[in-house]
Amino acid sequence: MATPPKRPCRASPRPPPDGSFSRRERKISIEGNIAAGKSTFVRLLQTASEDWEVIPEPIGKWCNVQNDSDDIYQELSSSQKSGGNLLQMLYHKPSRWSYTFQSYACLSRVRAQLQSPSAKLQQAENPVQFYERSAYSDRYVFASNLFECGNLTETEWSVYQDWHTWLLNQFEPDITLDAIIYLRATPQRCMQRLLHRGREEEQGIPLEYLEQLHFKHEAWLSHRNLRLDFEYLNGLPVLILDVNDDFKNDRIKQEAIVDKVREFLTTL
Ligand code: UDP
Ligand code: DCM
Ligand code: MG
Repeated sequence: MATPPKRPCRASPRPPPDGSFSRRERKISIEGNIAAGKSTFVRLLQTASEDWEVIPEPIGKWCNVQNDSDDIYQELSSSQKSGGNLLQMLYHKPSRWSYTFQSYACLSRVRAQLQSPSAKLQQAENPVQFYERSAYSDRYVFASNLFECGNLTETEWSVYQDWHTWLLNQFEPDITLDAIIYLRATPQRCMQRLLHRGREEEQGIPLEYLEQLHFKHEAWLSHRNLRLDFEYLNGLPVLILDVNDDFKNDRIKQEAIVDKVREFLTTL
């Protein structure tokens, strides 16, 4: 009898029915407002230990939506298929594009986070994967805020929440977090960094928008009074790092930050 064709492998194994699955690497999400310093921070972590790996936010995909063989872009117009900039569309006309943007942001993030750990990480003694943001901030910070501002309709918000819950439940425990690191900076500092970074699509963002996102982060990760549909998130350890003062070009501050992360990891 001919050997049946192999089914494509998933990014990492599903738990066996007896629930005995245990993954080796810890997964920690780095959360924070727009331009708080997350990418700068994860670049620092990447160089700090052989045991640490970073999965950056797939922002490049959001700014250049390509028509590739995955067939996930079928609903987009042909101009968008050849390089549509969803981030620009979102900020240009949020009432039209929030739902599309948030769907794609979450999908592309989950897909990126489902990649197997690198060979190097698989050999590591204490492997840690740091995610730049998570599907939880997508929902409880960004999408929720866009709904409250009237940029997602009731129906869009219901549909979003329905598939979001379903999708995340499907991929547990592959992307379940072990902890969160919250980079806290004032909205004013974020605005300063946003302007300094100069990402064209973001230059019209008002301070008020950063304030709204700041309050969402604070409620979720500092006051911890946001209603969450994923029970385990309520008890998740959170390390809050104040990044209002620049750390980018300050070696002493960077070492102090990395020490705090190492210490935090020993508590998990
Ligand atoms: N940045 C800075 N000082 C810092 C951290 C970041 O000047 O201590 C700058 C960084 O070079 C970039 C901008 O702030 O121009 C936003 O940083 P990043 O892209 O890391 O922020 P993210 O949006 O990823 O949180
Ligand atoms: N963004 C968004 N919704 C999400 C995630 C991100 O609108 N669920 C936007 C905010 C920023 C950009 O994408 O404009 C991500 O950049 P940053 O890493 O600077 O926060
Ligand atoms: Mg970033």
